[in-house]
Amino acid sequence: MDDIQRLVSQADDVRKAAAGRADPAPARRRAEELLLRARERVAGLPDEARRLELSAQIARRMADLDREAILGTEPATTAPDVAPAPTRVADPARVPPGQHLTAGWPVLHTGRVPAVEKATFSFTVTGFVGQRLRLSWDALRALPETTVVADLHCVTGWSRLANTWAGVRPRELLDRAGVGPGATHALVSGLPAYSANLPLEALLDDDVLLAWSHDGTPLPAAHGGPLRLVVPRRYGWKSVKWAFELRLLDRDVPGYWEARGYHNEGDPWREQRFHGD
Ligand SMILES: Nc1nc2c(c(=O)[nH]1)N[C@H]1C(S)=C(S)[C@@H](COP(=O)(O)O)O[C@H]1N2
Ligand SMILES: [Mo]
Repeated sequence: MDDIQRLVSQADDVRKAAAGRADPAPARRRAEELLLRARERVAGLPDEARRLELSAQIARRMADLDREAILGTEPATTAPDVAPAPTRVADPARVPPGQHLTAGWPVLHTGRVPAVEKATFSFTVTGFVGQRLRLSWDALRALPETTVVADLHCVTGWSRLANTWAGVRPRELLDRAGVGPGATHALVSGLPAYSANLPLEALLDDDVLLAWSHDGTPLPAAHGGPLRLVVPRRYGWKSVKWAFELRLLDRDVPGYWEARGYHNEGDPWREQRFHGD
C-alpha cells in the first residue's frame, strides 16, 4: 500500500471510530486532516487518471464527513434568518436517488464567509465575450429580474425543495457582453477562491440565475449573499456563492471541486457525484 492509500484507510478507521463517540467531532476533524494530507500528495502525482481516481476516493469521504456533521447537528446548522424548508413531505419522484430532505437549510462551503460590500461590489463578464463587462451592484440590479422556484441538491446527500430564487439570468449578461466566437464553456468564480464549470448551453438554461434573493428575503451572507449562482439541474457545488466573475472559455476547464474528484457534470438525477460515477 502506498502512502496515499494508507492515509485514506487511516481516515476510514478514524471515521468509523468517531461514530461510537459521545462527541464525534474531534475524530471527524482528525479524519479530515488525514484526507487533506492525502489530497496534498495526490496533487503532486504526474498521472492524471490516477490523480482523478484518488481525488474521487478522497472527495467521497470528505462528503461523507460533511453529511455526518450536518445530520448530527441539524437543525443547528440552519441559518437563523432563513425560514425552514417548505416541506419535508415530498412527492418521492421529486427527490433524486440517494438524497434526503433537510428540515432547514444547511450552510456548506469551504473557508470562511467573506464580507462582500455592495458599495465596492463588482461582477465581471469576461473571456470569450464580445465586450468585457464590469457591473456595479446597482448596474446588476437594474437588469431584468427573474424568479425561479427550484430544488437544491447537495452532493453530501441533503436536498431542500421549493426554494424561491430571484435574480438575473446569466443570459441577460451575455446578451449585453456578446458571446465571442469559439465560446463553448463557462467558469463562474466566487470568493474566496472557488469556481465551477458548465457547458455554455447549461449556463443559458431558463432556470439558471445569478440570485440576490431567496424565499423573499435578500440572500443571507452565509448562503452566498449578496450574489450567488443557482444551477438547479446540477448538484449544489455548481451553485457558486459570492460570485464575482463569469468567464467564457473555448474549452472545458475544471472548477474547484471538479479538479478535486467531483464529477464534471454533476447531474443529481444520474447520481453523477464523483469522478467515475
Ligand atoms: N464560493 C463557494 N460557493 C459554494 C461552495 C463553496 O465552498 N464556496 N460550496 C458549494 C456547495 S458544495 C453547496 S452544496 C452549496 C451550498 O449552498 P448553501 O450553503 O447555501 O446551502 O454552495 C456551493 N457554493
Ligand atoms: Mo454540496
